[in-house]
Amino acid sequence: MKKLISIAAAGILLLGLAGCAAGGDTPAAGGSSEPKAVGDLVVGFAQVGAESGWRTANTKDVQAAFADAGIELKFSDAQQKQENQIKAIRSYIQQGVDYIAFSPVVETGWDAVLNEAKAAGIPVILTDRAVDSKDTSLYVSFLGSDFIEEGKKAGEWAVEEFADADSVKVVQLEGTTGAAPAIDRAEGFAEVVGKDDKFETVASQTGDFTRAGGLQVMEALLKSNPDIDLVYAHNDDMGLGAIEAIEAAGLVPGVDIKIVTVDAVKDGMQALADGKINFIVECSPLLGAQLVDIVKTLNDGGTVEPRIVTEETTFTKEQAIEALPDRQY
Ligand code: GYE
Repeated sequence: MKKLISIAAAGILLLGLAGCAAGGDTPAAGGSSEPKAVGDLVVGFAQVGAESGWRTANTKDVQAAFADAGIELKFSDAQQKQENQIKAIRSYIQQGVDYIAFSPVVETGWDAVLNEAKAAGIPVILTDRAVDSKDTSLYVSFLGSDFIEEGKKAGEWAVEEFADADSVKVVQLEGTTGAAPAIDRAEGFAEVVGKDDKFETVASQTGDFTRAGGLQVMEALLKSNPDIDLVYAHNDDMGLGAIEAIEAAGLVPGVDIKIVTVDAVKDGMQALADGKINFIVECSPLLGAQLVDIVKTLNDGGTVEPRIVTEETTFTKEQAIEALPDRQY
């Protein structure tokens, strides 16, 4: 009983908060009409692509959550191209889906298509990545991680790890240029290590969140920078690519060159357990259940918080060894 009451109280609090934060700006998110039967709902999901282990896990989780809920999910893979994503969203508008969810490949350039969705009365939910639109009425909610915080956590680990060093030469492998996680992870990290002069970023280049990209960039950087102390990769996959390049250059990843990454997907966690990566900041791809909840709440005429932040942790080698057997992705 007690539990029930506290759940109810939390619910009321949540609705209250949502009301305050959203002000009058959020669109009438399906709340005006009668709720549809859940089985009649259709949601269009415009995914970024399949660039990383994180993305594959995210796709699987979203598809499974909608299948479990008995809600039809139309799915498209934009192959990391904004034009494809815009096309997919336009096609969902044309098909008259009830809701559109998407993970924007880059932050800018969405206002036109989001205005079209708004004009058609289709609420849009941002999952995983943000857009930089000034007009927050163009989407109902942004569900995903705090990427600045993730960058800070990577930076805080680096400061501690290199506490006794006099100088630290850093190479940064950036995510997709213009993507929210690439921009914010760079910002958070720089904010922390930037306070200490001994950290010098000798190179910072995009590997587009892929393993092949990480490998290629790292190969080139190793040639022009012989004394790299630390690689900060914006995701595990690029870190895994960098490991291959470091080994090919006859160096020992995790020892000769330390590596810190973001995501904590299985392959990354295995490399951490093996001592090839030194620290991972978690970014959870398991957004499916929360996305389904948002859709159901809106369908019932409720309101949702405009920003829902995913809870995440960090992993050392020991923690990775412990977590690996039960890791879902
Ligand atoms: O970290 C990376 C993926 O947007 C949080 O995209 C996501 C990022 C994730 O390609 O692996």
